[in-house]
Amino acid sequence: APEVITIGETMVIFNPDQSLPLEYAHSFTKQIGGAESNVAVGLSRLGHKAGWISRVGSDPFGYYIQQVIRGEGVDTSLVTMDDKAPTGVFFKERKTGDSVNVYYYRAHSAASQMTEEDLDRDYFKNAEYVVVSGILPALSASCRKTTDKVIQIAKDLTIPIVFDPNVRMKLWKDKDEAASVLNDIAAQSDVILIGDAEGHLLTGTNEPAEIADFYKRLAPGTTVVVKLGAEGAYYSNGEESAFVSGFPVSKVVDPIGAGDSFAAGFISAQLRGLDLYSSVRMGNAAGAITVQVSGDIEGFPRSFELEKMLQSAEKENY
Ligand code: KDG
Repeated sequence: APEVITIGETMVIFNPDQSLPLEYAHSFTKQIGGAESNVAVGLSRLGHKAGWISRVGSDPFGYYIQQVIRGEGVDTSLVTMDDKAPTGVFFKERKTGDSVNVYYYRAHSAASQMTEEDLDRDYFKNAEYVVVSGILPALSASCRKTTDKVIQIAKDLTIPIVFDPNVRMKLWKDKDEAASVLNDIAAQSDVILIGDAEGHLLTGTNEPAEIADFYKRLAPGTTVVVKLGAEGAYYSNGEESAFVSGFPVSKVVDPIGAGDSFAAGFISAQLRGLDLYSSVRMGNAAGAITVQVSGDIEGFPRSFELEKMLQSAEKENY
């Protein structure tokens, strides 16, 4: 049985081989991406048993996604194939080199048809963490209910919930709808991993400490980690708070997936019993390694790579 369980939609990515407006891009690398399966893959690479719950279409992309995720060692026994709805896909667009746009083709996808029936309470019995992301409740009304059910199962079984709001404004009606649904989930979570820009969007405040205070008022006892990109991260749990600086990276190739890799590094450290500071540092290290490789999951570190990063940082004193 998995130590960590995630649930969400994974899509096939078409990543253009050229930095051009998408209408002129003519060849693509096929990859997979989905915030929740990304976290599961990250954890699996770090030696943990992770499970991912989802629906894919009964089509070649559905087979492809399962092959990749299973190949990474993630348990997919609760992934089903829907023969009425397709697997979602999305295209990346890189016009200038570093900024990435995404175009989704995911409305009415197989994953968006998920219901509470896709869950099996017994599957959660031995889990140490349940990872909930804010993408799932944005997909459809039934996915929103499914998110609530996952939270309820975790609460019943006293499994801590790690929540990443993963704000994707293309999936929400407006900012208010996103904030109301996502802050409600945050209020029920034990650990909140949030980017500074989305923290600003959801709380109306700017400073990492203010974002953390907003969530601690909403859910006392919660650990809040505000991710600050290359700068590192800030954390606060009511008892202690600190800024943990990021690791220098020579070249950022693809920032997408870094937040998921951070989550995997952080959760892995927590599973190993490390303290909060070291866990955030592990998240930073995983994120820094990931951004140097193209693709969501391709650059996720294995344990020895993380160790190497941490050791060389110690030698150079940061
Ligand atoms: O975190 C990376 C994901 O955002 C990306 O792979 C696509 O899951 C995705 C989404 O719904 O945007």
